[in-house]
Amino acid sequence: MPEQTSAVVIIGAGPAGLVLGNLLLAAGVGCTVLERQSRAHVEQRARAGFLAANTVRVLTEHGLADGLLKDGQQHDTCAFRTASGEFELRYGALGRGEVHTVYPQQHLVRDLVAEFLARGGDLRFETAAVAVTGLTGDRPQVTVQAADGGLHRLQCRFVAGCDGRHGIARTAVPAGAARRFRRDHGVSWLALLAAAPQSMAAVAYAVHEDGFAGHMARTPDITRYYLQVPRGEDPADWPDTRIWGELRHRMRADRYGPLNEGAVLERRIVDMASDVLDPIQYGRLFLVGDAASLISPSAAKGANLAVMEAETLARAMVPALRGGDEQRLARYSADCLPRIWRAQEFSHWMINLLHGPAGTGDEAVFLRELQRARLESLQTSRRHQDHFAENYVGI
Ligand code: RFL
Repeated sequence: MPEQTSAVVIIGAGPAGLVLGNLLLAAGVGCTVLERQSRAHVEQRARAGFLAANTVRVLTEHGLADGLLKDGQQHDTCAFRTASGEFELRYGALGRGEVHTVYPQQHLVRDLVAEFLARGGDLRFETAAVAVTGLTGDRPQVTVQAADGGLHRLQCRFVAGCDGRHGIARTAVPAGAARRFRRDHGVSWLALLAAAPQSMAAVAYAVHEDGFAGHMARTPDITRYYLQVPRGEDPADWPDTRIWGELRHRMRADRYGPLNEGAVLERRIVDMASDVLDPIQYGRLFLVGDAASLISPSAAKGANLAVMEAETLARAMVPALRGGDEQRLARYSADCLPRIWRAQEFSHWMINLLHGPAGTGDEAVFLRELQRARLESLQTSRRHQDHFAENYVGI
């Protein structure tokens, strides 16, 4: 099998892999990014949109934020609609006074790809990593399958597993070398993209006895909506008319104003789940982003964690590759996990804020009363609002 070398092999060209690759190149470290999908596919894959202030700071500091600073929209308010009314939180004026920048993930990926190639980077689309070996030795190897089906081997000093929730990198960590913490939150969302401008200036969370509904801006012409649905639901059972009827009902459009409706461009089921590996490194393999920890989209943290971890790893890899100083690399996992768990905690709290169980049994009513008390505290306590704001927009 033909063999090549690269200082760092990065598996995956999502936000994690592309930020890491750009930072390494800027520091003069050679790396190869492998991406099993085509360039068009990754540049059109709609997912996240809400970038935290810290994420924007990191991207700006490294010259990766031109697009989002030009076209991103600043958001500083979210609204909660419940049976007893609506309240808004201007989180930009609470907590640390930070705001979100709304910029679709696929646009960020497009910008990061362009920058990586402009910096002379080696980015191979339609090229999949199929095996990662030799991680406890000096020269790990990644077996690569190119678009034509041909196999070759890449030898390197370090491997960065940035291959997302279903990637192979984390499977290279032997059982017993890391603990895996999984939680299924038992809630599913139908995630929708609608060809329609946003219906209100704020993010809106509707807590409804028939299930949660959410509204989030993306671009001037596209809006993301979420509808809580039973586990195992088939998106094909949700034609546009049913979706808009249910969104109007749960967002209480008759009380708070109509929704801007348009064709539904994408509908997919997202099961709310958490999955954290500890540690997120093994030998010469380092996991970043969704490969390290999966987080439910309830608090919009996944892409933000990916960027922050990529920066931490780049800062650790550069001294290791330049002068052999591996101290920072040794504590990569310990440096990242507190932030991961804090995001998991907030995301878990958001799930409990937004979803109450159905039914009239004691347990269901008890949990719904807790949910109501949580919302009331958020509506009325300035201290609670400051804490919420700090965590909602912080990373
Ligand atoms: P990605 O983006 O999944 O990228 C991994 C890449 O690896 C490639 N790959 C391979 N390449 C080569 N060889 C292999 N063997 C490979 N296996 C996989 C894949 O093709 C892919 O290109 O992971 P990364 O970089 O860690 O980034 C994570 C984020 O994508 C994710 O956390 C967010 O999208 C989560 N998320 C949100 N995060 C936010 O911060 N704010 C949000 O508002 C937000 N909204 C969302 C979301 C995720 C959603 N879904 C679809 C789960 C909304 C939704 C609906």
